[in-house]
Amino acid sequence: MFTEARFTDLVLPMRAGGPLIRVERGWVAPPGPVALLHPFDEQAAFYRHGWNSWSPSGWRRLTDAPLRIGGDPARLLTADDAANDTPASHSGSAVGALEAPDGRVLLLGALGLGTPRVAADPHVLRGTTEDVGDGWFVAFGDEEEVFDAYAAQVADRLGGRDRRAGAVWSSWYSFYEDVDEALIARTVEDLRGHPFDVVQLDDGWEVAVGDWIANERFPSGMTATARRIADAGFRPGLWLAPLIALPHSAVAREHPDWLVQDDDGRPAVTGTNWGAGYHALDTTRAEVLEHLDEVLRRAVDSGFTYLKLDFLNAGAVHGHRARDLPRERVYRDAVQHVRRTVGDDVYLLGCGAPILPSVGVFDGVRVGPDTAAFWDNAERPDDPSGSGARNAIAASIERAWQRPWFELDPDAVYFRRRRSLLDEPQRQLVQDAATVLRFKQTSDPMAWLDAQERAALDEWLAADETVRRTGRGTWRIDGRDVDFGPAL
Ligand code: 9PG
Repeated sequence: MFTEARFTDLVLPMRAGGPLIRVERGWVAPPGPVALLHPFDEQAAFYRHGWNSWSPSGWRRLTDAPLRIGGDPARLLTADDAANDTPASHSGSAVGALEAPDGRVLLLGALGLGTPRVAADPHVLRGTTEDVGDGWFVAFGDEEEVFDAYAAQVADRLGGRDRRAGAVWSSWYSFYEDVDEALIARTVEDLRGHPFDVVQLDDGWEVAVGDWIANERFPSGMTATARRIADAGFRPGLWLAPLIALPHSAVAREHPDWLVQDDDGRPAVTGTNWGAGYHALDTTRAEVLEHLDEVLRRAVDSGFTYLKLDFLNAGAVHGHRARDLPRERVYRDAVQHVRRTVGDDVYLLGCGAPILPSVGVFDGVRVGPDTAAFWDNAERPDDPSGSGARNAIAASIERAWQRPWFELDPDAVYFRRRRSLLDEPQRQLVQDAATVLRFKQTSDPMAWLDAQERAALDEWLAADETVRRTGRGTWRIDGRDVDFGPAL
């Protein structure tokens, strides 16, 4: 039907699935495609939101090239919703917004699943869904207020969680896959007495991606490593990518029927990493859910109560499954199943996770691509999901408004000057992003820090700063103005 979205001094002709309902600070439209005729021109900036943790989010003028992952299609498949990529137009996942000439913002945001997309051109702001959606929220006004109002509408429907992880040490951004039992034991000993809450072992402990049992570098088993972490006074954390499997893993070789299929009926390549294409488990199959139970129970029974579940986008990837259900529904059912399996007390950090369908299930979600001890990924200039401090800050800061949904993990901070190419202003900006998002994490082993760096790290972990947003990309931390502009 044709209707109007009425705001104090703006009336927008609108097409919607039915009449609009007035809610706090905006309107709700029922499920179905929506289109708003807007009066702003092509100079207007569009807020594009990325589908999963690693996908780019941010503001671009409609006259600029769309914010997306260009270049390598394998990168697009891994780090965004490749099935809905629009190289020639501005579009994103779940929510989009346009900036009026006076700085106010018109926001259109989906209120649930259905793989919703929001696209903009110089005349129309449009919302569509791949499957039946859950309706839309429309608001016009102060940027912070409309984003907050949208976040509140979604949290009302999907739930928000309010567990805090506290300060996290993770093995990834120092040792990468080069971890073993003795190295972790030494590193944990060195962390004793420093104000960390969680020590999380990342990728490198497993036999294969898909086979979640300790490899030969952890001969005493994962229970022993969890105990070492706990004995040193920290909560044991573990990385797993339970929804994917590399082709050489036992699970992929023994159960090819458990994998999401491509159009030719072969196991689909649903992303690329570790130098290979990986497959996605079909969680519409009861056997796969049983397998997931076993994997997660084993992790929890070993003593890990903080789980970083990675490459979760595979759970909602486009492809053929035993049951033909909407893919974001499939994903949400799977992660809700995981939540029931591990119980309420385990902290679940989602990574590579489709953002909207994760609300109400995860305690924390990574909200940007991987950071690195360098600023830019100069070798892939058209890939805003490429690893590097700049891309990680940009995507994360542009999602700061999602705090009512879960804790926002902007990725690790570096205190080390050794083995880092970040200059001091860059290093400080990484730290400030983590302060603003209130998720403090590092991978620096104490052995890599000098006395001054250790003291600075301890002080930061213990601090409880007063943080206030002062504008787009600008914040005040304990009275100090911080401008994330250089990263955006
Ligand atoms: C372990 C790592 C770390 C890291 C995760 C994830 O888009 N990509 O191709 C892509 C690949 C790997 C990746 C992120 C994105 O890293 O984010 O923190 O846990 O896995 O292998």
